[in-house]
Amino acid sequence: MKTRITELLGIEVPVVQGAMARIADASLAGAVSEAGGLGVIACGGAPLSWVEEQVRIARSMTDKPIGANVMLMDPNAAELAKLLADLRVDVVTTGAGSPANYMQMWKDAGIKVVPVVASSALAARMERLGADAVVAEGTEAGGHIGELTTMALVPAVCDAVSIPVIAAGGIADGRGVAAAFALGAEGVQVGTRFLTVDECTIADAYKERVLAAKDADTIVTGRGSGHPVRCLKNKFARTVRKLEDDLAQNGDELEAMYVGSLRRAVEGDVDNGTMMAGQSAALVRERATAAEAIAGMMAEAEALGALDLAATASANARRERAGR
Ligand code: TUI
Repeated sequence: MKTRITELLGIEVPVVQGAMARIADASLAGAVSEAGGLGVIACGGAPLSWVEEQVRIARSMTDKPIGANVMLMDPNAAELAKLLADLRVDVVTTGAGSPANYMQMWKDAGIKVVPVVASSALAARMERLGADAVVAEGTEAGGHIGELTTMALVPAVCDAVSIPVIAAGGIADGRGVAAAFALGAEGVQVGTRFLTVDECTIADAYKERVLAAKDADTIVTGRGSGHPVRCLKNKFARTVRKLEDDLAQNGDELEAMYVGSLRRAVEGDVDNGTMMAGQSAALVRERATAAEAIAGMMAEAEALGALDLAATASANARRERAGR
């Protein structure tokens, strides 16, 4: 399936792997890229030496493009931005803020820049700053989230910008891919679906919880602190949510509880850790390789007419550009 996203990023299928902090390392990103999508190394919270090593490992796994993600709330963001420019990764995606300060440096290094946005206003601002594409991420997604649903956000972002749009949030199978194209997107970003693939290195206990999750099994913590995070319901998330009801009293205690909670989950403590995952966990029912997951999603999407929808999205975008 060819779209402006496959052309822009030099990939074979319009599937970008969501950056998942502490989870998406070279093992996952290299496998996704080798399978024809865009693998993305999540640099959030990681030391620079780790990032450099993961980029090197991913490049040894595949000759195809590799991306890296900068979580902009990361205290290391400025140093990391510079490192990625020096390493000349093929694509940088960003999350949880505006990458305005780094855009020109990345563009000068020949890197394709794809900010994740949660509103059409930020999407338009990113286009003006020179972004090559945007990921419109709905609140169904796992991890740090915005307010708008994928259904409302994606068409709004498509109307607000001329650069290609990648839809994210709630997409884990071919139905979601086809729906994203119907909304005007020319690619999808998928995170949760990749949590359970063989190449994802999280603890098996975390994978089992994703596989068992039903539609109502995620919860959002941290709304009061301004950093809402969607994760699977467990003992930890319920405890945190109880304390959050009285943030004024429990603010410091809560901050201390969050520290290290994602690492605990990744290492297998499914009761006391934060298992970040999106609402699409309910759609993830089997283990597979990354290549099987991608091929399965695309085959299902094509059976639903996604090829025609993608062609329509591209044609509409061309027509709109010509009219401007
Ligand atoms: O960034 C994400 N998802 C993430 S980051 C992360 S790491 C983390 N760990 C612990 C606590 C908090 C985070 C886990 N998941 N997704 C992309 C995303 N960006 N979603 C929403 C946004 C966003 C929100 C507001 C982007 C920009 C924005 O406003 C920026 C501005 O300047 O207006």
